[in-house]
Amino acid sequence: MKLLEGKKALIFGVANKHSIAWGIAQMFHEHGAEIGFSYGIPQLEKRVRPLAEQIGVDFIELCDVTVDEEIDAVMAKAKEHFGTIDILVHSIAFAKREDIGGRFHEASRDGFALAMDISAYSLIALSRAAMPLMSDGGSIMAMSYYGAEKVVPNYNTMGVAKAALEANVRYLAADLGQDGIRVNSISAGPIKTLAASGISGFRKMLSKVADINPLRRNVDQMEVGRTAVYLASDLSSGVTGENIYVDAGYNILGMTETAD
Ligand code: NAD
Ligand code: 0WE
Repeated sequence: MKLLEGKKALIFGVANKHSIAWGIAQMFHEHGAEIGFSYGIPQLEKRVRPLAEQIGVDFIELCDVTVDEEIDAVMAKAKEHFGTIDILVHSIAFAKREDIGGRFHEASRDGFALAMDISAYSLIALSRAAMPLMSDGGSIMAMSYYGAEKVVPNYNTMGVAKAALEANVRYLAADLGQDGIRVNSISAGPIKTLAASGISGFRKMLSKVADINPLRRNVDQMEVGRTAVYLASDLSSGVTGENIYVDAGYNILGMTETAD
């Protein structure tokens, strides 16, 4: 059954075919949604455009989420193109290289502020700008990671930014509920994407996690996409302010060593 027929979705954060946002876009398309893309830097256009074409997306706009005017501009164009929207996907994160790894206490003021601005504040800014387009209510979702809740070695400043992102989800959910807008997050297990490719030891982390988690494997972008379909659809009409794990069960473990 097609769960998103007649729904319009704006997706932020497709960088290439490995992006979690691309997995979400493909699943939204499979479920009949009409989709628009916004990408973060001009150099990504040559990657994003061919992907958009594959699923009939003809709304593709540049928007650096640190710039209020660019957020206003993309929403103005979305209003022109779609009239209203039903779904907003935030799949964006950034911290400076030196703030992912090394000693946590060495985090700089400007590096911390940048990670918070791009990875957490932007959810508030995008939600506020999208509200006038969500006149029939809507579903907003953001991508998180377990490092928001527990210390994951080297995740460092990004972990603090994800903690803020998850708190943003709760405060936005409480505030926007009266406007018929639900806000949730998906906490994904590690997935090999552009954002992960720069992380040293990421492959080792993927295999260690797959050795010990309940399903004994890694998760992929399509699995995140299918949970995103649930959050975007009326199946989850009573769900807001939640964080849903798509992590093969890793988060339930109390001891991350195998017994034998
Ligand atoms: P990705 O590199 O494909 O996506 C990250 C996106 O953020 C890119 O499209 C990038 O252009 C965008 N971005 C960065 N700065 C921006 C800015 N100033 N304005 C607009 N866009 C900007 O990597 P991904 O792994 O698909 O990451 C998507 C989301 O999923 C992120 O929030 C990430 O933290 C989260 N996540 C990733 C994993 C993983 O292991 N890959 C696990 C859990 C959660
Ligand atoms: O959220 C993320 C990573 C996001 C990210 C990645 C980079 C790499 C390149 C943000 N900013 C940057 N900046 C860069 O310059 N993940 C959930 C993936 C990830 O990253 C880790 C992880 C996991 C999982 C870093 C350390 C430990 C685990």
